[in-house]
Amino acid sequence: MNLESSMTTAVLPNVIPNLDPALESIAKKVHDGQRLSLDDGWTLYTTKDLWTVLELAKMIRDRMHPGVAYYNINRHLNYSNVCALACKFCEFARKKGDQGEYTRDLEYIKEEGRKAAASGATELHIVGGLNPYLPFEYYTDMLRTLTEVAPSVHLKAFTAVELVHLARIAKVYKKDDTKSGVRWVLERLIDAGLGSLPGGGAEVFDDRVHREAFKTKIGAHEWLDVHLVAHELGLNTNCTMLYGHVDTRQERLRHMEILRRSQDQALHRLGYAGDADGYIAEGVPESAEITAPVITLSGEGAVLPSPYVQGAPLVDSYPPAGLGDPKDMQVAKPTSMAPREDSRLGGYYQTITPLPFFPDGSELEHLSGPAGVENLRTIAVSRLMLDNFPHVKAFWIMQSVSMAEVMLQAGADDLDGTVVWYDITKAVGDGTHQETTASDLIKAINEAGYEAVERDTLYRRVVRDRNMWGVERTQI
Ligand code: V47
Repeated sequence: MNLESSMTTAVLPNVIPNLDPALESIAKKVHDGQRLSLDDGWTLYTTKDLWTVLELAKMIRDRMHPGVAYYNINRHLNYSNVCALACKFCEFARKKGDQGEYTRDLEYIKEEGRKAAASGATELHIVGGLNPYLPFEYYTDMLRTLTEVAPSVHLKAFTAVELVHLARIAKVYKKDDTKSGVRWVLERLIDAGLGSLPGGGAEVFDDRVHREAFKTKIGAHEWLDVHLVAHELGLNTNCTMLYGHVDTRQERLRHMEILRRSQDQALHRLGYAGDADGYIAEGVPESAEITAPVITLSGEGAVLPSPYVQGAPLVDSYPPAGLGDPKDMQVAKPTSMAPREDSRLGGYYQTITPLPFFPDGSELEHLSGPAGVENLRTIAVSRLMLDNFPHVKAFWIMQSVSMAEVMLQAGADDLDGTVVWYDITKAVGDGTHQETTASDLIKAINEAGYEAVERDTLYRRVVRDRNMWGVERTQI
């Protein structure tokens, strides 16, 4: 008997008892590229039929990025761990005078820039604590210095809460008008070399969670205001969701809902048309003033927003001046970027990165934090709910490379990155050297069944002039 042909849908429910009929209407919506409701999200989060949830997320991910998964070559730079806040989930922050407290000077930063350029990195991801002792000029000097020593490296820097802090130290912050101060700050940072914003510090947009876990940090509406201003200025930004501490799944779903409404607004500004019919966003703070129609990108044939191309290509000379002869270097020159045909200006969220909470060393150490299945499901639910986000990132530092690889089969399309040095969370003890190689990322992507595409921060394809990693592509 041909087993395969006998496996009709009529047989499957008997053979696989966990197939959940409640997912049928959701599957239809997903197939048709329609927006899912918060109730749908709840069903996805609670059904025993995990594999169908993963399969639906994979369907969308494959529709948006057929055959490929992305990785990037980057380095992280944490300029200071001195922080005025005391968020309960954070094991990174120190007070001045505490053991292990640091603030990097410009010489250190210059050296990090040189190392990033020499290693062939296309991105520096720069974040730090809210250091009350640094003047505003420290930040512009930092960006200018890096632009000088590493002109080929994109500077993705400063989370929303850092930018509000910068507005405060520059004395341009107004309590009843976050946007104007942040605009002032961003204009100056862009002038000094800022290329985009990372997505950190969003945590979970909910008043209760905010009160219980990070009450001195900015809340949802200020975080959203900062990203809105960045989008208006043509910057692309990312966003995150730090989950698995005092939050509930309902609160995570509302967080996703708020982000996707904020993205509706960004895409609408970029000229996307949408559907406003009777859709009421649940849980979106009124102060966010989100009035855009619903815009989905998960349907068949939807056009994803394109990375912007501002004048010069990302890498116009390699290596940057003063770094010696390229033949002595370990890396190959990125020879071309291939911007997609449509070069709209930037100004939208590129990616959501769900971040599982790491309890060790934090004030919430008594909590266990989420593990594999919850993390896998959260990636899939994020892909399905955030129908207007081009990318879902699996950050291996917090997921492990092996789990991140599995996540490529469950909604994620992007592995970030080579990282090298990371101080916010540590997988083991207090080790800040946390590095993976491009060849490990490529191997993980190939093993998951995808072609590995090196991207820059704006998701443009990076092409190098030889196979710098010496990796043979594995055919699956
Ligand atoms: O903002 C803090 C979170 C974030 C813990 O935008 C914690 O491309 C887990 O934002 N356990 C930093 N998470 C990381 C981040 C990020 C990472 C990769 C890519 C991008 C991007 C952004 O980590 C913080 C905070 O939300 N965090 N403490 C903890 N104990």
